[in-house]
Amino acid sequence: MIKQLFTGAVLGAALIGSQATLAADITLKFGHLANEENIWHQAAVKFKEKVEANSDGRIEVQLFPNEQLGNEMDVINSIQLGTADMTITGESLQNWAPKAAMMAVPYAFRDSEHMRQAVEGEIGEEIEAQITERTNLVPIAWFERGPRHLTSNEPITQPDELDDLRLRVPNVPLFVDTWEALGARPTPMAFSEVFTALQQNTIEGQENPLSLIESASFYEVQDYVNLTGHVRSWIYVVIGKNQLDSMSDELRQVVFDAAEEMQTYQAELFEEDQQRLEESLTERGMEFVEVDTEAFAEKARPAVLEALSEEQRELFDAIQNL
Ligand code: 2Q2
Repeated sequence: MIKQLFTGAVLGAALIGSQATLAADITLKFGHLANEENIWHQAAVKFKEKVEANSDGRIEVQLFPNEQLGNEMDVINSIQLGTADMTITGESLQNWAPKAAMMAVPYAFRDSEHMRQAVEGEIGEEIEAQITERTNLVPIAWFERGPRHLTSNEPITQPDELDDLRLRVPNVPLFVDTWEALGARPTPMAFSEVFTALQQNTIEGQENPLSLIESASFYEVQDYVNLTGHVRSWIYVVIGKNQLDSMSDELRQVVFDAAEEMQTYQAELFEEDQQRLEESLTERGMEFVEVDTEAFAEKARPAVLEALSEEQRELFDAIQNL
């Protein structure tokens, strides 16, 4: 230990003034779409602290909130190319790995516990394996998300009232099919473009969990949160497989351990956050609207089943039977 400190000091002194001063061996660039106050970011900060402390600074984690590294699809591509290393992503992965659609099937999960059983059991394993096989990304933690609700500038309580509403959805084919069947006009769009599109009235609504509605200040351009709760989902923190494979066993373990702590920390924050969000958005001027969720579910269900491929349908049935 003393010898190491001494070597470090000599090396440090020798390198003063040069950029290489005690640089980390590995830098992990971690980009995501939420803002700094969002619990995803707070969890990412925890990961950074743990990794840097437990690797004695050999791994540095650089965080890029607010799509600073690019939108979700761009960051996935960058990780595959090796110019970024980590992100937070979910059902958009169905564009590569069809099983990832199960992470956010409309009306699939009864409650949080039902979802947890799926994620932490064989179903989760199957989804993760296909994600890694098809995208070369490795899920290292999962976060529960709040239910997705529809925001708009008119209250909407019945599918009939959607009346061709121009609605932004993420790059998720299953969401496009579902909202078309419900009677809206869905358009896939990157998250970072949604605020301006709402402001300019290119789109009239969007759907997301309350945390991202707050994170992206949608309350400034949307008046109503229609409590559709149409999707319960989880999301993964992923890292590039090549990046992980290039690490020593010891450093890889540091990453896995920190990911576990991040996951536990996020779960704690999540509970508190869910309590806080409705009040916060109300204070910021949004009105919460009770909707006929049964009517939405009934109209969506045939479209969802129709959209599922055979491989997806098998997993969907397995989820329903949990
Ligand atoms: O609406 C969004 O863009 C976000 O909630 C997420 O990015 C979305 O759930 C998926 O793209 C996640 O893969």
